[in-house]
Amino acid sequence: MHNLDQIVQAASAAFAATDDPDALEQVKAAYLGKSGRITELLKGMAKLPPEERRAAGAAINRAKDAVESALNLRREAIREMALAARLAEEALDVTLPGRGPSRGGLHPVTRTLERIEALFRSIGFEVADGPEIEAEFQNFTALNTPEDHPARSMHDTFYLQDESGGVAEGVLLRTHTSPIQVRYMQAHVARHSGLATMPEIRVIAPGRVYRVDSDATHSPMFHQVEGLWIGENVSFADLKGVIGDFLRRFFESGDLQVRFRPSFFPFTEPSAEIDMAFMSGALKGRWLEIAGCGMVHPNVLRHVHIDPEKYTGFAFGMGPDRLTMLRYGVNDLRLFFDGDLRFLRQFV
Ligand code: 2NM
Repeated sequence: MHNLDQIVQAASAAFAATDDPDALEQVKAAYLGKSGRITELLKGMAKLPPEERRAAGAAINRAKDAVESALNLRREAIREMALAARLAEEALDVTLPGRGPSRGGLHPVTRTLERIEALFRSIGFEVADGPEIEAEFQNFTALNTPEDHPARSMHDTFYLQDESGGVAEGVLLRTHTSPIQVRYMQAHVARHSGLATMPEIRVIAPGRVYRVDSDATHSPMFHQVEGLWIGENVSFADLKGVIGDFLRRFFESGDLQVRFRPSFFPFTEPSAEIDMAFMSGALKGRWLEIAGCGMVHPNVLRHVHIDPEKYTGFAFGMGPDRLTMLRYGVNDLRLFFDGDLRFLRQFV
């Protein structure tokens, strides 16, 4: 009996000392296998005198049951340990927020352009588009720019290369969005060629433009919005009304003064610079150059086959980059085009 208790104790201790299933099966074999200690005891019963066999068999079977139940307990414990280890290893923090789709936003200059477009649409203007690679005729000649005008020089204008690396004849990056309006006028005239009276043209032309120029206040690529209104009695007074109303609506301020200073552009006569000043706020009383404008030059109308004796019109051009700087209080133009998200995110 004493011997059986020791065997059960030893088996339990050996089970407890293992922590993986294979080792546990090895230990099991040492007690319950073909030549395990319990198995050997059962085999040994044959040699016992018949009167001792019954009691010995019962005792050995109790010991065998005890070893088996110790084995099963240890098996279960090892399975639970393995499960716990695996759960710890594969743990997911289901409370972490998901990555989700990141949210994009419009560039501040795009927001300004959309705002300008919406304001002009509301007073009956169309929004026109055109190529950034332009022909010299639409960009300069039709706009009454003399052949020897410095704006046409390679110092000021980006010309395209031909296949052999030379300057492509008459092809350039547009230096303003006026060529959009030249193309618009050409198409408008063609569409209404049979009519005694041509319908009015009211159009704005927003877009990127390019000039050889780069410093804190000039980027080689910048934006322009030009406007054009042509009809039978369109006057400088109409120009002043449209521009004044636009600026007050754009800056959401009735507290704003506008003045026109004489100037010169080849494509308008007379021409003027438009200045603006806030009557209150941080910029109070400071005059800011905001746009150029004028009555469309008769030569421009002739180039697109509009009769300057019958029709007149005004045009203007402004810089939405500068308007964006003013509206949001930004002091360096280059910030808009560096693509630094720490800056751009502030406008979303
Ligand atoms: C400006 C200033 C003055 C202008 C002229 C034209 C066109 F195509 F009708 F001739 N479009 N825009 C114009 C006039 C642009 O920008 C400072």
